[in-house]
Amino acid sequence: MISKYSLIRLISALPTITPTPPLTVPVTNSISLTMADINSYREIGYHVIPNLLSPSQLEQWRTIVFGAVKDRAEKKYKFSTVNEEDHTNIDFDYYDNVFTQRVSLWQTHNSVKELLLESGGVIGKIAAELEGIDCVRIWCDQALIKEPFANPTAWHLDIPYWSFTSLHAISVWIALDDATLENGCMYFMPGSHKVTERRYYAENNTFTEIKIGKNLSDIFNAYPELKTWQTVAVPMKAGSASFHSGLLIHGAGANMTPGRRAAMTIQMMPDNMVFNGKQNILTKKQMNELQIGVSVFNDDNLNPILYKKPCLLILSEASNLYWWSLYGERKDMGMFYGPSTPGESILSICADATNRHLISGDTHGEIHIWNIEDYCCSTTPPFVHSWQGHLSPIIFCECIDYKGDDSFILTGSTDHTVRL
Ligand SMILES: O=C(O)CCC(=O)C(=O)O
Repeated sequence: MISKYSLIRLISALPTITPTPPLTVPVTNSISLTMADINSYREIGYHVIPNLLSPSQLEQWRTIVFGAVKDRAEKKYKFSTVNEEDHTNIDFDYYDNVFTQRVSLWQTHNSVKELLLESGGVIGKIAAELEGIDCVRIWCDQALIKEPFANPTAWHLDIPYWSFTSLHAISVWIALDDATLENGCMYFMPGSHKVTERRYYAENNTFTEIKIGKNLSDIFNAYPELKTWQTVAVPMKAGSASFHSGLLIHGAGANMTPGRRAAMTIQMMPDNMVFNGKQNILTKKQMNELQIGVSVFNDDNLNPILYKKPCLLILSEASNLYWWSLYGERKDMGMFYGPSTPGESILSICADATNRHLISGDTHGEIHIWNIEDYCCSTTPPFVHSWQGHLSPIIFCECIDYKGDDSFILTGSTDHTVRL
C-alpha cells in the first residue's frame, strides 16, 4: 500500500494574508467577483462594477484627479514629459475636442500615484481575476474629460497602440461624473475581443493598427465582419466603473450637453511584457534605449505593480497539507489534516480557476473540497464536500472550467480509470 507521498503544488491563493486592510483604501474594498462575473467578462469582454467608489471616495478621486489635470493643463502638455508627441491620433484639431486627455498623471503627481497604488488591492485584483493573470502592472493612467459638446471617441481597441503585446491587457474606466447617453458614455461591442484575438493569430501574431481620427468607423475597414454586430451603451453613475479587455472594440458618444463628462482610467498589463517597438507613451529617450523583443517592462519605477497575487506553496506530506508564504517573509502559514479516514494520505491537489476551492484526492479514493478563500492560519479551512471518487488511490486531480458556472474535476486513479 502507498504510505507516504509528498508533492508540491504551487497555487496562487489567499487574498487576505493581511487580516485587516488599511482603512485608507480609496475604493469599496468589499467588492469581489463571482465565477459568473469572470465567465461573463470572458464571453463579452467587459464587466461593470456599480459603486466602485463610495460618495466620499468619489470626492477624494475628483479632488486628486482634477487637481492634477488642472496642474498639467496649465503647463499645456498631455504627457508626463514635455514636448513628446502623440503617435496614436491623427486629425489633431478634431481629437483635441474628443476630450481633455492627460496621460500618466501618476508620474508627475504623488497624490495620483498613491491613489492608484492604494486602490490596487481592489482594482488590480479584479483585473487579475478577470484576465486570469497573477500580476498586474500599470502601463499608464489617463484622465479623459469630455468637455461640453466634445466629439465622440471613435471605435477602437486598445492593445494595438501600446508598446507591448498581450492578450491579457485590461483597462478600468471610472466615471467621475454621471456618464449618460447624452454626455458621451462608453459603448462596447460585446464579444468583439474574440474576433480581434482570432485575427491576431491569423495574421501571424500582429494587430492592424488603425489611427484614431475623425472617422468613427475606420476600425471596421480592418474588421468588416464586425460591421453588423450589435453594440451596447454603458451609461453609469459617478463612482461606478467598467473593466474592458485590451482586445475589445469600444468607443464613446459625443457630449451633446453643456456639462462635463469626466473619467479616470488605468491601463493595466501583466508582468514580463516585452517591448514591441511602438512608441505610444514612451519618451524619445526611452525609445532610444529600449530593444525590441528584449527589453521587459518590469521596472517598478516605470511600471509599478498594482496587484500581485499572494502566492502560497502547498506541500502535502503524507496526510497533512502545509501552507507556505512565498512573498514577504518566508514562513509556514498553517497546516491541516486532509483525509477523512485516519492513516490515509493525500496524493493529489489542485485549485479552481479563482483559487477559492482546494480539491484533493487521497489513498482511499476520496475527493475532498475545501473553501480556501480566506484561509491562511492554523485552523482547517471550511470543508465544502467530499465523496468516494474511485475504488483505489487518486493519483491525479485537475480542475477544469467549462463555459458555464460549473467546474469539472478530472481525476485519475490506480484503479485504471479517469473520471470527470
Ligand atoms: O472615455 C472615452 O471616451 C473613451 C475611453 C477609452 O477609449 C478607453 O478607456 O479605452
